[in-house]
Amino acid sequence: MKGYKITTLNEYIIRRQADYPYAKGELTRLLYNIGVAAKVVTKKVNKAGLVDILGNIGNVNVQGEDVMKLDVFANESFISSMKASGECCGIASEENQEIVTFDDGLSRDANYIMCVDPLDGSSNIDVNVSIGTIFSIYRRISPRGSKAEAADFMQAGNKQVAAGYVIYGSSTMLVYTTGNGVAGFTLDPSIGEFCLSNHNIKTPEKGKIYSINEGNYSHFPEGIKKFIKYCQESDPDTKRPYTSRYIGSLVADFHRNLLKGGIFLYPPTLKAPQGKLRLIYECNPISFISEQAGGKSVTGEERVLDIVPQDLHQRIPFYTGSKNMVEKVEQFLGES
Ligand code: P6P
Repeated sequence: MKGYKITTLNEYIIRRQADYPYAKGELTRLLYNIGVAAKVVTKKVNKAGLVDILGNIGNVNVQGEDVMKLDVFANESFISSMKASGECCGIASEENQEIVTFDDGLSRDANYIMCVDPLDGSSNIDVNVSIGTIFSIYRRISPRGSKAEAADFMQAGNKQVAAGYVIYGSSTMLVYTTGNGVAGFTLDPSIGEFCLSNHNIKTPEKGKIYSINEGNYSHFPEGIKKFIKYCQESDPDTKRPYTSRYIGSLVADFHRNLLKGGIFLYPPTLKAPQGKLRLIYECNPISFISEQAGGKSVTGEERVLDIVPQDLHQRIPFYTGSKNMVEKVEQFLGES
């Protein structure tokens, strides 16, 4: 009887390691530990409503344990799994104002750093909407054997070695790229393994879904207002009007558009004049994946992956997804 043939995340990473003759298993171990942390977070996310970890820090739960907010838990999980890998010398996290450096000998000699949003969209947890972890991996530029330095985290997105996200939804999926295409893995809880479910994700060039918080319409740049109207006009040739879909959770909105085609837009708004989304641990990893899947990612002025960060938590306007839709946004912004 034929066995259930699966390709686990670990088998896939090792098999693809052959793509990198210089790879000595370091990135493999790093990606493996990201998978472990994702499983740990999945367990907590799936029980969030039950073990009162939705509360704020400082409460004590029925077991007398300090209540830890889910995003703090996720942050601790990814930081400790990266430290345990021995392949990461430091982390920039959405949850930490400054970089976190690992001072033990093994980590100081490590070759990689990670930028991570450990639980993006965490305000959606209480209403059971999908949330996600977003991560970027870079080779350090500071000398091995020393502590990670701020400059290690100020590299342009085009220097990423790997990037990915975990979406905690109806199932938990891990989607990542190392620059040779995009692969998706679905967690099979019955065996505790991420199993290959999307071998080579390509996003449709002609998308028909637009994702934007139209509540900010009155403050959008003119070009964005024109694009929204363009999406809503009837035109059978270009299959318009397009469909509006907005979950309010970046990973969930991006993942749907990646698979079905579409564009995610977060323009400058009154509350966020530079845009809301953060460059180094949201826009760069998502852009690496988007481009690897045949999509495009821009700020309206430039390609996201070419930006040299000025600040750890820098925000940018963000337009990413199907190439034809992103180029239409650029056209309208250029005209305005
Ligand atoms: P708004 C979640 O808070 C988040 O950072 C992203 O996941 C999401 O795309 C965006 O903010 C939603 O922002 O202003 O539309 O609620």
